[in-house]
Amino acid sequence: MTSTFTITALSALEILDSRGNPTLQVSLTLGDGTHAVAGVPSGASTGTREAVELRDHDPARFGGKGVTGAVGNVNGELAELLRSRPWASLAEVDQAMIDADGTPNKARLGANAIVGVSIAVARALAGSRPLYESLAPAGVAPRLPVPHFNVLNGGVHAPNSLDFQEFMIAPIGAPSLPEAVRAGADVYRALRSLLKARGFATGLGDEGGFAPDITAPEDVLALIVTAITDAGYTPGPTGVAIALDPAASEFYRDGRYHVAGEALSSDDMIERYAAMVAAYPVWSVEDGLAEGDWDGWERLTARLGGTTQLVGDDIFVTDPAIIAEAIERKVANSALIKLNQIGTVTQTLAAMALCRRSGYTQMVSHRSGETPDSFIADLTVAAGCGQLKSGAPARGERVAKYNRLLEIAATTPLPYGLAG
Ligand code: 2PG
Ligand code: MG
Repeated sequence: MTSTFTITALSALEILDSRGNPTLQVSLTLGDGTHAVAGVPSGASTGTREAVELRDHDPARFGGKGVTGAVGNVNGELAELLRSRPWASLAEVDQAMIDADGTPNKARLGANAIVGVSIAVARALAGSRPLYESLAPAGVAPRLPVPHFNVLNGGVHAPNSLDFQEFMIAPIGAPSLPEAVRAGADVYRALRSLLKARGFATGLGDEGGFAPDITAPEDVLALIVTAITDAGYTPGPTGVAIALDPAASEFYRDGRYHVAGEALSSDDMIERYAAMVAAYPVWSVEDGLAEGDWDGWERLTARLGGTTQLVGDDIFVTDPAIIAEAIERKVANSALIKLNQIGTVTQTLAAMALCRRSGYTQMVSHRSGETPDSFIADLTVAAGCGQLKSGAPARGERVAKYNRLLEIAATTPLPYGLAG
Protein backbone atom coordinates (compact mmCIF):
# COMPACT_ATOMS: atom_id res chain seq x y z
CA MET A 1 0.00 0.00 0.00
CA THR A 2 1.51 3.30 -1.01
CA SER A 3 -0.29 6.43 -0.03
CA THR A 4 1.06 9.89 0.42
CA PHE A 5 -0.15 12.81 2.46
CA THR A 6 0.34 16.54 2.32
CA ILE A 7 0.71 19.11 5.07
CA THR A 8 -1.19 22.28 4.28
CA ALA A 9 -0.60 24.27 7.47
CA LEU A 10 2.03 24.22 10.21
CA SER A 11 2.56 26.78 12.94
CA ALA A 12 3.83 27.10 16.50
CA LEU A 13 3.03 29.26 19.48
CA GLU A 14 4.97 30.09 22.64
CA ILE A 15 2.97 28.71 25.60
CA LEU A 16 3.83 28.01 29.26
CA ASP A 17 4.79 24.62 30.69
CA SER A 18 3.96 23.28 34.16
CA ARG A 19 6.92 25.14 35.70
CA GLY A 20 5.91 28.47 34.18
CA ASN A 21 8.64 28.33 31.54
CA PRO A 22 7.95 28.95 27.86
CA THR A 23 7.62 25.97 25.53
CA LEU A 24 6.10 25.31 22.11
CA GLN A 25 2.63 24.32 21.04
CA VAL A 26 2.62 23.09 17.45
CA SER A 27 -0.49 23.00 15.22
CA LEU A 28 -0.66 21.13 11.94
CA THR A 29 -3.25 20.44 9.24
CA LEU A 30 -3.10 17.66 6.65
CA GLY A 31 -4.41 17.94 3.10
CA ASP A 32 -7.46 15.87 4.10
CA GLY A 33 -8.32 18.45 6.75
CA THR A 34 -7.10 16.44 9.77
CA HIS A 35 -5.87 18.82 12.47
CA ALA A 36 -3.44 18.00 15.29
CA VAL A 37 -1.82 19.90 18.14
CA ALA A 38 1.28 18.96 20.18
CA GLY A 39 2.79 20.35 23.40
CA VAL A 40 6.56 20.09 23.93
CA PRO A 41 8.00 18.93 27.30
CA SER A 42 11.22 20.22 28.92
CA GLY A 43 13.61 18.62 31.41
CA ALA A 44 15.57 20.04 34.36
CA SER A 45 18.00 17.20 35.11
CA THR A 46 19.15 16.82 31.54
CA GLY A 47 21.83 14.54 30.09
CA THR A 48 24.70 16.38 28.43
CA ARG A 49 24.22 14.40 25.19
CA GLU A 50 20.52 15.24 24.80
CA ALA A 51 19.35 16.89 21.58
CA VAL A 52 19.51 20.66 22.01
CA GLU A 53 16.52 22.57 23.34
CA LEU A 54 16.69 25.93 21.58
CA ARG A 55 16.11 28.88 23.94
CA ASP A 56 16.36 32.59 23.15
CA HIS A 57 18.79 33.48 25.98
CA ASP A 58 17.32 36.98 25.98
CA PRO A 59 17.46 37.99 29.66
CA ALA A 60 14.70 40.53 29.06
CA ARG A 61 12.14 37.76 28.41
CA PHE A 62 11.31 34.86 30.78
CA GLY A 63 14.78 35.01 32.32
CA GLY A 64 16.31 33.98 29.00
CA LYS A 65 14.06 30.93 28.58
CA GLY A 66 11.91 32.27 25.74
CA VAL A 67 11.44 30.05 22.69
CA THR A 68 10.56 32.61 20.02
CA GLY A 69 13.53 31.45 17.92
CA ALA A 70 12.28 27.85 17.93
CA VAL A 71 8.73 29.06 17.23
CA GLY A 72 10.10 31.09 14.32
CA ASN A 73 11.86 27.99 12.94
CA VAL A 74 8.55 26.09 12.89
CA ASN A 75 6.62 28.99 11.35
CA GLY A 76 9.34 29.71 8.82
CA GLU A 77 11.80 27.07 7.64
CA LEU A 78 9.97 23.94 8.82
CA ALA A 79 6.55 25.08 7.57
CA GLU A 80 8.05 25.86 4.18
CA LEU A 81 9.81 22.47 4.03
CA LEU A 82 6.82 20.39 5.15
CA ARG A 83 4.35 22.15 2.84
CA SER A 84 6.69 21.83 -0.17
CA ARG A 85 5.88 18.26 -1.27
CA PRO A 86 3.82 15.16 -0.54
CA TRP A 87 5.18 12.74 2.08
CA ALA A 88 5.14 8.96 2.24
CA SER A 89 5.55 8.50 6.00
CA LEU A 90 6.32 10.07 9.36
CA ALA A 91 9.84 8.63 9.04
CA GLU A 92 10.34 10.56 5.82
CA VAL A 93 9.18 13.82 7.42
CA ASP A 94 11.44 13.26 10.44
CA GLN A 95 14.46 12.52 8.24
CA ALA A 96 13.81 15.65 6.17
CA MET A 97 13.78 17.76 9.35
CA ILE A 98 17.02 16.12 10.56
CA ASP A 99 18.65 16.81 7.18
CA ALA A 100 17.40 20.40 7.11
CA ASP A 101 18.75 21.00 10.62
CA GLY A 102 22.14 19.71 9.52
CA THR A 103 23.68 19.30 13.00
CA PRO A 104 24.19 16.02 14.90
CA ASN A 105 22.05 17.22 17.82
CA LYS A 106 19.31 19.39 16.28
CA ALA A 107 21.05 22.50 17.62
CA ARG A 108 20.24 24.77 14.69
CA LEU A 109 16.45 24.43 14.36
CA GLY A 110 16.02 23.17 17.95
CA ALA A 111 14.97 19.71 19.17
CA ASN A 112 12.01 21.40 20.87
CA ALA A 113 10.81 22.70 17.47
CA ILE A 114 11.47 19.42 15.64
CA VAL A 115 9.95 17.11 18.26
CA GLY A 116 6.80 19.24 18.44
CA VAL A 117 6.32 18.96 14.68
CA SER A 118 7.10 15.23 14.74
CA ILE A 119 4.50 14.56 17.48
CA ALA A 120 1.90 16.66 15.64
CA VAL A 121 2.49 14.74 12.39
CA ALA A 122 2.28 11.37 14.17
CA ARG A 123 -0.96 12.41 15.85
CA ALA A 124 -2.48 13.73 12.62
CA LEU A 125 -1.60 10.55 10.73
CA ALA A 126 -3.65 8.49 13.19
CA GLY A 127 -6.71 10.20 11.75
CA SER A 128 -9.81 8.64 13.27
CA ARG A 129 -7.93 5.56 14.57
CA PRO A 130 -6.80 5.46 18.21
CA LEU A 131 -3.32 7.04 18.32
CA TYR A 132 -1.73 3.98 20.00
CA GLU A 133 -3.02 1.75 17.22
CA SER A 134 -1.47 3.87 14.51
CA LEU A 135 1.87 4.09 16.42
CA ALA A 136 2.13 0.34 17.10
CA PRO A 137 5.12 -1.22 15.30
CA ALA A 138 4.37 -4.32 13.21
CA GLY A 139 4.27 -7.48 15.29
CA VAL A 140 4.11 -5.69 18.66
CA ALA A 141 1.12 -6.36 20.90
CA PRO A 142 -0.25 -3.23 22.61
CA ARG A 143 -0.27 -3.36 26.41
CA LEU A 144 -1.41 -1.11 29.26
CA PRO A 145 1.69 -0.18 31.30
CA VAL A 146 2.38 -0.25 35.02
CA PRO A 147 2.18 3.43 35.96
CA HIS A 148 5.17 4.60 38.01
CA PHE A 149 3.83 7.38 40.24
CA ASN A 150 6.48 9.75 41.56
CA VAL A 151 5.19 10.40 45.07
CA LEU A 152 8.22 12.02 46.69
CA ASN A 153 10.49 14.57 44.99
CA GLY A 154 14.03 15.75 45.69
CA GLY A 155 17.14 16.69 43.74
CA VAL A 156 16.70 19.50 41.24
CA HIS A 157 12.92 18.96 41.25
CA ALA A 158 12.38 20.20 44.79
CA PRO A 159 13.89 22.79 47.15
CA ASN A 160 14.48 20.29 50.00
CA SER A 161 17.56 18.56 51.39
CA LEU A 162 16.97 15.24 49.62
CA ASP A 163 19.63 14.33 47.05
CA PHE A 164 17.68 11.56 45.29
CA GLN A 165 15.31 13.02 42.69
CA GLU A 166 12.39 10.57 42.45
CA PHE A 167 10.72 7.96 44.64
CA MET A 168 8.05 6.17 42.62
CA ILE A 169 5.40 3.62 43.50
CA ALA A 170 4.63 0.93 40.92
CA PRO A 171 1.43 -1.13 41.40
CA ILE A 172 2.95 -4.11 39.59
CA GLY A 173 0.58 -6.56 41.28
CA ALA A 174 -2.63 -4.64 40.46
CA PRO A 175 -5.15 -6.70 38.47
CA SER A 176 -5.87 -3.92 35.96
CA LEU A 177 -4.85 -0.42 34.92
CA PRO A 178 -7.81 1.25 36.68
CA GLU A 179 -6.95 -0.64 39.89
CA ALA A 180 -3.31 0.43 39.50
CA VAL A 181 -4.32 4.08 39.15
CA ARG A 182 -6.52 3.72 42.21
CA ALA A 183 -3.66 2.14 44.19
CA GLY A 184 -1.40 5.05 43.18
CA ALA A 185 -3.92 7.61 44.40
CA ASP A 186 -4.60 5.65 47.61
CA VAL A 187 -0.92 5.42 48.54
CA TYR A 188 -0.36 9.09 47.63
CA ARG A 189 -3.19 10.07 49.99
CA ALA A 190 -1.87 7.79 52.74
CA LEU A 191 1.60 9.27 52.31
CA ARG A 192 0.24 12.79 52.72
CA SER A 193 -1.45 11.80 55.99
CA LEU A 194 1.68 10.05 57.21
CA LEU A 195 3.90 13.05 56.43
CA LYS A 196 1.45 15.36 58.20
CA ALA A 197 1.29 13.08 61.23
CA ARG A 198 5.12 13.04 61.44
CA GLY A 199 5.30 16.84 61.22
CA PHE A 200 6.70 17.11 57.70
CA ALA A 201 5.64 19.70 55.12
CA THR A 202 3.35 18.40 52.36
CA GLY A 203 4.24 20.95 49.67
CA LEU A 204 4.88 19.52 46.22
CA GLY A 205 7.87 19.27 43.89
CA ASP A 206 7.89 19.80 40.12
CA GLU A 207 6.36 16.41 39.32
CA GLY A 208 3.61 16.60 41.95
CA GLY A 209 5.25 14.39 44.58
CA PHE A 210 5.63 15.61 48.16
CA ALA A 211 8.84 17.46 48.96
CA PRO A 212 9.46 17.09 52.71
CA ASP A 213 12.78 17.99 54.26
CA ILE A 214 14.17 14.49 54.67
CA THR A 215 17.84 13.80 53.98
CA ALA A 216 18.50 10.05 53.90
CA PRO A 217 16.94 8.09 51.02
CA GLU A 218 16.45 5.10 53.32
CA ASP A 219 14.18 7.18 55.59
CA VAL A 220 12.00 7.99 52.58
CA LEU A 221 11.83 4.32 51.59
CA ALA A 222 10.68 3.40 55.10
CA LEU A 223 7.96 6.07 54.96
CA ILE A 224 6.71 4.89 51.58
CA VAL A 225 6.54 1.27 52.75
CA THR A 226 4.43 2.44 55.69
CA ALA A 227 2.18 4.47 53.37
CA ILE A 228 1.66 1.44 51.11
CA THR A 229 0.65 -0.65 54.12
CA ASP A 230 -1.50 2.15 55.58
CA ALA A 231 -3.38 2.31 52.27
CA GLY A 232 -4.14 -1.40 52.51
CA TYR A 233 -1.72 -2.72 49.89
CA THR A 234 1.15 -5.20 50.05
CA PRO A 235 4.62 -3.66 49.58
CA GLY A 236 6.45 -5.54 46.82
CA PRO A 237 5.93 -7.11 43.41
CA THR A 238 2.63 -8.77 44.27
CA GLY A 239 1.21 -5.39 45.30
CA VAL A 240 2.91 -2.01 45.13
CA ALA A 241 6.67 -1.94 44.53
CA ILE A 242 9.06 1.02 44.65
CA ALA A 243 11.19 2.46 41.84
CA LEU A 244 13.95 5.04 42.29
CA ASP A 245 15.40 7.70 40.04
CA PRO A 246 18.26 9.15 42.08
CA ALA A 247 19.41 11.08 38.94
CA ALA A 248 22.96 10.57 40.18
CA SER A 249 24.61 12.84 37.58
CA GLU A 250 23.20 15.72 39.64
CA PHE A 251 25.07 14.77 42.84
CA TYR A 252 28.28 13.47 41.25
CA ARG A 253 31.16 15.92 41.73
CA ASP A 254 34.92 15.38 41.65
CA GLY A 255 34.54 11.62 41.26
CA ARG A 256 32.29 11.25 44.31
CA TYR A 257 28.59 10.78 44.93
CA HIS A 258 27.40 13.34 47.47
CA VAL A 259 24.48 11.75 49.31
CA ALA A 260 23.09 12.82 52.68
CA GLY A 261 26.31 14.49 53.74
CA GLU A 262 28.60 11.64 52.64
CA ALA A 263 31.03 11.59 49.69
CA LEU A 264 30.80 8.08 48.25
CA SER A 265 32.89 6.28 45.62
CA SER A 266 31.12 4.41 42.81
CA ASP A 267 31.59 1.14 44.70
CA ASP A 268 30.27 2.66 47.95
CA MET A 269 27.26 3.88 46.02
CA ILE A 270 26.69 0.44 44.46
CA GLU A 271 26.80 -1.18 47.92
CA ARG A 272 24.36 1.45 49.21
CA TYR A 273 21.92 0.43 46.46
CA ALA A 274 22.51 -3.25 47.19
CA ALA A 275 21.53 -2.61 50.81
CA MET A 276 18.43 -0.61 49.78
CA VAL A 277 17.27 -3.31 47.38
CA ALA A 278 17.77 -5.93 50.10
CA ALA A 279 15.91 -4.00 52.79
CA TYR A 280 13.06 -2.41 50.82
CA PRO A 281 10.81 -3.50 47.93
CA VAL A 282 12.80 -1.50 45.35
CA TRP A 283 12.43 -3.21 41.99
CA SER A 284 13.98 -0.59 39.68
CA VAL A 285 16.78 1.98 39.93
CA GLU A 286 17.19 4.63 37.20
CA ASP A 287 20.39 6.65 36.82
CA GLY A 288 21.87 5.08 39.95
CA LEU A 289 25.27 6.33 38.78
CA ALA A 290 26.35 9.37 36.77
CA GLU A 291 26.22 9.53 32.98
CA GLY A 292 30.02 9.72 32.66
CA ASP A 293 30.73 6.84 35.07
CA TRP A 294 30.55 3.96 32.53
CA ASP A 295 33.02 1.80 34.50
CA GLY A 296 30.88 2.20 37.60
CA TRP A 297 27.78 1.33 35.55
CA GLU A 298 29.46 -1.90 34.39
CA ARG A 299 30.11 -2.88 38.01
CA LEU A 300 26.61 -1.80 39.09
CA THR A 301 25.10 -3.97 36.35
CA ALA A 302 27.28 -6.95 37.25
CA ARG A 303 26.35 -6.57 40.94
CA LEU A 304 22.59 -5.88 40.72
CA GLY A 305 21.51 -6.39 37.11
CA GLY A 306 20.42 -9.98 37.73
CA THR A 307 17.77 -9.00 40.27
CA THR A 308 17.01 -5.32 39.76
CA GLN A 309 15.90 -3.28 36.77
CA LEU A 310 18.67 -0.75 36.08
CA VAL A 311 17.41 2.04 33.85
CA GLY A 312 19.65 4.35 31.83
CA ASP A 313 18.31 7.89 31.39
CA ASP A 314 20.98 10.65 31.33
CA ILE A 315 23.54 8.04 30.24
CA PHE A 316 21.49 6.87 27.18
CA VAL A 317 19.40 9.96 26.28
CA THR A 318 17.14 7.72 24.11
CA ASP A 319 19.95 7.57 21.53
CA PRO A 320 20.05 4.23 19.65
CA ALA A 321 23.81 4.61 19.10
CA ILE A 322 24.53 5.03 22.82
CA ILE A 323 22.10 2.25 23.78
CA ALA A 324 23.89 -0.05 21.29
CA GLU A 325 27.20 0.74 23.01
CA ALA A 326 25.65 0.03 26.41
CA ILE A 327 24.30 -3.34 25.24
CA GLU A 328 27.80 -4.19 24.01
CA ARG A 329 29.36 -3.23 27.37
CA LYS A 330 26.59 -4.80 29.48
CA VAL A 331 25.68 -1.45 30.99
CA ALA A 332 22.17 -1.33 32.56
CA ASN A 333 19.35 -3.64 31.48
CA SER A 334 16.69 -1.07 30.70
CA ALA A 335 16.32 2.30 28.97
CA LEU A 336 14.26 5.34 29.81
CA ILE A 337 12.50 6.65 26.71
CA LYS A 338 12.00 10.40 26.28
CA LEU A 339 10.96 11.87 22.93
CA ASN A 340 12.67 15.21 23.37
CA GLN A 341 16.04 13.70 24.35
CA ILE A 342 16.48 12.44 20.78
CA GLY A 343 14.05 14.81 19.06
CA THR A 344 11.81 12.82 16.68
CA VAL A 345 9.15 10.14 17.05
CA THR A 346 10.92 7.99 14.43
CA GLN A 347 14.23 7.95 16.32
CA THR A 348 12.37 7.25 19.56
CA LEU A 349 10.66 4.24 17.96
CA ALA A 350 14.08 3.09 16.71
CA ALA A 351 15.51 3.25 20.24
CA MET A 352 12.53 1.25 21.49
CA ALA A 353 12.89 -1.36 18.75
CA LEU A 354 16.57 -1.78 19.62
CA CYS A 355 15.71 -2.34 23.30
CA ARG A 356 13.06 -4.90 22.34
CA ARG A 357 15.49 -6.82 20.13
CA SER A 358 18.19 -6.76 22.80
CA GLY A 359 16.15 -7.81 25.80
CA TYR A 360 16.43 -4.39 27.48
CA THR A 361 13.20 -3.35 29.21
CA GLN A 362 11.87 0.17 28.67
CA MET A 363 10.12 2.83 30.68
CA VAL A 364 8.54 5.70 28.75
CA SER A 365 8.87 9.02 30.57
CA HIS A 366 7.45 12.50 30.86
CA ARG A 367 9.76 15.48 31.61
CA SER A 368 9.70 17.53 34.79
CA GLY A 369 8.37 20.46 32.71
CA GLU A 370 5.18 19.26 31.01
CA THR A 371 2.03 20.26 29.16
CA PRO A 372 -1.32 18.44 29.16
CA ASP A 373 -0.24 16.62 25.95
CA SER A 374 -0.76 12.88 26.56
CA PHE A 375 1.12 11.50 23.52
CA ILE A 376 3.46 9.39 25.69
CA ALA A 377 0.51 7.39 27.06
CA ASP A 378 -0.34 6.19 23.54
CA LEU A 379 3.33 5.65 22.70
CA THR A 380 3.74 3.40 25.76
CA VAL A 381 0.66 1.33 24.94
CA ALA A 382 1.72 1.07 21.28
CA ALA A 383 5.20 -0.18 22.14
CA GLY A 384 3.82 -2.74 24.58
CA CYS A 385 6.75 -1.99 26.90
CA GLY A 386 4.70 -2.15 30.09
CA GLN A 387 6.09 0.86 31.98
CA LEU A 388 5.27 4.58 32.02
CA LYS A 389 6.36 7.27 34.46
CA SER A 390 4.43 10.51 34.43
CA GLY A 391 4.85 11.93 37.92
CA ALA A 392 2.41 11.94 40.82
CA PRO A 393 -1.22 10.82 40.63
CA ALA A 394 -2.00 14.54 40.97
CA ARG A 395 -1.67 17.80 38.97
CA GLY A 396 -3.28 18.19 35.57
CA GLU A 397 -0.21 17.82 33.34
CA ARG A 398 0.75 14.57 35.15
CA VAL A 399 -2.68 12.92 35.35
CA ALA A 400 -3.43 13.79 31.69
CA LYS A 401 -1.24 10.80 30.79
CA TYR A 402 -2.74 8.43 33.38
CA ASN A 403 -6.25 9.56 32.42
CA ARG A 404 -5.50 8.81 28.77
CA LEU A 405 -4.51 5.27 29.85
CA LEU A 406 -7.84 4.98 31.68
CA GLU A 407 -9.60 6.09 28.52
CA ILE A 408 -7.80 3.45 26.44
CA ALA A 409 -8.52 0.79 29.10
CA ALA A 410 -12.20 1.69 29.04
CA THR A 411 -12.52 1.31 25.29
CA THR A 412 -10.32 -1.73 24.54
CA PRO A 413 -9.62 -4.89 26.57
CA LEU A 414 -5.80 -4.83 26.51
CA PRO A 415 -3.49 -6.78 28.84
CA TYR A 416 -2.07 -4.83 31.81
CA GLY A 417 1.33 -5.12 33.41
CA LEU A 418 5.06 -5.37 32.88
CA ALA A 419 6.10 -6.73 29.49
CA GLY A 420 7.29 -10.32 29.13
C1 2PG B 1 14.13 12.27 34.79
C2 2PG B 1 13.18 13.34 34.37
C3 2PG B 1 11.71 13.00 34.39
P1 2PG B 1 13.81 15.80 33.89
O1 2PG B 1 15.23 12.54 35.25
O2 2PG B 1 13.84 11.08 34.60
O3 2PG B 1 11.27 12.57 35.64
O4 2PG B 1 13.45 14.59 34.90
O5 2PG B 1 12.67 15.94 32.95
O6 2PG B 1 14.01 16.99 34.78
O7 2PG B 1 15.07 15.38 33.18
MG1 MG C 1 15.79 10.28 35.15
